[in-house]
Amino acid sequence: MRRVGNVLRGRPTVDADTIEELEAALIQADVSVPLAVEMVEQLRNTAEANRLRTSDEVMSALRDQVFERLLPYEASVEAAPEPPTTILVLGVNGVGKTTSIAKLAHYYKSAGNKVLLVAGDTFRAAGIEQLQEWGQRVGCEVIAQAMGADPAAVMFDAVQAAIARGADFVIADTAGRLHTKVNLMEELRKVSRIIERALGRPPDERLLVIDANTGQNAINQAREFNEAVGVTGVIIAKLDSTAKGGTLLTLAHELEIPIKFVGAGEGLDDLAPFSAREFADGIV
Ligand SMILES: Nc1nc2c(ncn2[C@@H]2O[C@H](COP(=O)(O)OP(=O)(O)OP(=O)(O)O)[C@@H](O)[C@H]2O)c(=O)[nH]1
Ligand SMILES: [Mg+2]
Repeated sequence: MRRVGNVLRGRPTVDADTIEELEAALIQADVSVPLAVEMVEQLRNTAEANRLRTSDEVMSALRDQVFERLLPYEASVEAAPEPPTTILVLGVNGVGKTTSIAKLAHYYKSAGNKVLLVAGDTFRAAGIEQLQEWGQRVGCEVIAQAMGADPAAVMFDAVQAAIARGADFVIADTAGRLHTKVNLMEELRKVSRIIERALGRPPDERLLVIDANTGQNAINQAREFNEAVGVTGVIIAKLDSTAKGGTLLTLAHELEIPIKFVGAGEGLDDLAPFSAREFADGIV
């Protein structure tokens, strides 16, 4: 949403035209049209009520608004009452699932937890190897089977191994899948059921990875994955590679799904719990 800030920059005072331009900039940054209209309306009201004139004042009002809209959806992954906390990571192809899992593993391991990874993407040999390489770099065990194995069977074994080894966190990869493919979404439900059978409860977190570059389609993805397994939170990946990021506001606004982590880079340290304050401040 950096370009939204650019609309105001370099203008000493703000008039009605500027506010119109802000609306266009919000839409360009992937904020949905109805939400952009609502945001600008609110901004106009705040500006009038408080006699805001300078672009700094309007910018700060916009920042406050973004913060207030996102704050209710700022959340993190809490440890389950009984270990292992089990995290199933989902999403369409190439959004950044496997990389996010490596970063999550590093994040929890650095906090002193024993983390176990599960190579649940059995669709591609490279998918399994990729997770194994990350496991080595992070320094945590990866439970894997051969390519083509039933992902549900891999998950079942992994949860049992995690219980036996006293792991604190189990983070499971899944194959990228189009949210419109009914049989693949059914497979996810099966994976979730199998984890429930092994663990006595469904996976504690079903985290959906959304590529920050995805526009309105992110809403459809979130709807379908939510319907299949009940998404408990979102990881926004690749926020470093876009000047947009308004998807995040639309997701929170339309689906009321918590945003748990933000990924901004390909390195292990490039993941942080979502902060509404930081995101809002980043607009300028
Ligand atoms: N710049 C940037 N690149 C990222 C980020 N996260 C992932 N990537 C890159 O995005 C590409 C895809 O990442 P993966 O983690 O393999 O994505 P995936 O969802 O597991 O992909 P599939 O398993 O094929 O569905 C890789 O080149 C990653 O390095 C991020 O936060 N920022
Ligand atoms: Mg992957």
